[in-house]
Amino acid sequence: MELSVGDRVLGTVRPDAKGEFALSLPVVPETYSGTYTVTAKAGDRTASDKVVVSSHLVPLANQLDSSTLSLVGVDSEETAGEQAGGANAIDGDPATFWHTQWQGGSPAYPHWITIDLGAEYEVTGFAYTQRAGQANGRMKDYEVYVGDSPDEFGDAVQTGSFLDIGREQVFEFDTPARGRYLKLVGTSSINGNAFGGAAEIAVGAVTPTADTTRPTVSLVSPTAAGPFQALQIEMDAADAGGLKRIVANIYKGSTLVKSTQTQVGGATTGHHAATVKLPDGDYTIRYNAQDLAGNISATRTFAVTVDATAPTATVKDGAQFTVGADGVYDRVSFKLHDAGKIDKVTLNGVTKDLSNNTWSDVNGIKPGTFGAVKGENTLVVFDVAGNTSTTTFTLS
Ligand SMILES: [Ca+2]
Ligand SMILES: [Ca+2]
Ligand SMILES: [Ca+2]
Repeated sequence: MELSVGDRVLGTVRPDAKGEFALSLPVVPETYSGTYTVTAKAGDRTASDKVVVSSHLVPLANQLDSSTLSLVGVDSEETAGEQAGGANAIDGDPATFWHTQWQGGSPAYPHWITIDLGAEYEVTGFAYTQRAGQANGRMKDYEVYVGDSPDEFGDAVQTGSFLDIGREQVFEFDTPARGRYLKLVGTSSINGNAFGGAAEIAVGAVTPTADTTRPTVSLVSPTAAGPFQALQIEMDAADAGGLKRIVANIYKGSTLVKSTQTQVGGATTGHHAATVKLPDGDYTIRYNAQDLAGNISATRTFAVTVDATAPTATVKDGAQFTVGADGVYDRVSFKLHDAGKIDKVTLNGVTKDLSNNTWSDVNGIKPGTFGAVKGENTLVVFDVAGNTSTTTFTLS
């Protein structure tokens, strides 16, 4: 049975009595990344399967020309004993190298180099080449950072280890990292000494694509027109390119009476919450979200009514309604009023629901009618917004 990987024939093997054969395929360091087809062929019958090889032996994608890179700084460099300054790591010449100080001192790890890419990019990866011909200065474990400031970086974009080989070692990022500055930190050396450096560092990066997509925004609260004692505004927004702010403005007619907003600061999702107290009346909430690129979502509106005024309860005159006076009655009736409509009353905690009208009546209260008792009684009137007024009276 003939075995091959891709077009390359490995040789012929003889399966055991059951027709089986086990094989480990060594992957030599020079193997390129890719998916390879392993084929077993016996006569005119073939079987194949795929193996994936992941190595650093691929060209760096989106490589920036070294002339666009400039050195921000290194933690240490040797410029007296030899010309091994940090700039040698980004001069495009693998024959020149950056080496940390060795004459008159040898600072310990970690060693770092920060590179200015010249503009903000989506950094897709980097490549590192060990100095040639000499083990000193070859870094092993690394951390790489990308950010908008040369002095402050967030979490490492990637960590890993360099091999002790002469060729360029390429590392692509799982997710591109946005920023103008790249910092490579070596945390250990190949041969265990204090020296770090690089013959060459290359950066793969693409110009960020312009964000022309508007954010999305939704009004989570309110979900009904009210009336409300106060407006509880809540909004969710999202933008893949990052949100700047979420805004809810409140208008009475065409007049802006209140503006609320949350600065999101670049997150891809955001939430805005505000509690707004306003005089009674009808209002319109106009709301939207803006992204970092200046795109603004469609502005939507939502009409609401504010009612912060308590209802009134007035004793009705006339013997058919009320017998008694000044808070002491045999029988009492109330006329209820609220511009935002009466919802219900409770009498000593017993609820009587009323159809939601501006005017309403509760007639003929005497001991025994929905919660009324002999002695002191408490009537609470609720409007639809939830405002209340309380009246106490005595039934004899
Ligand atoms: Ca160089
Ligand atoms: Ca956008
Ligand atoms: Ca009211």
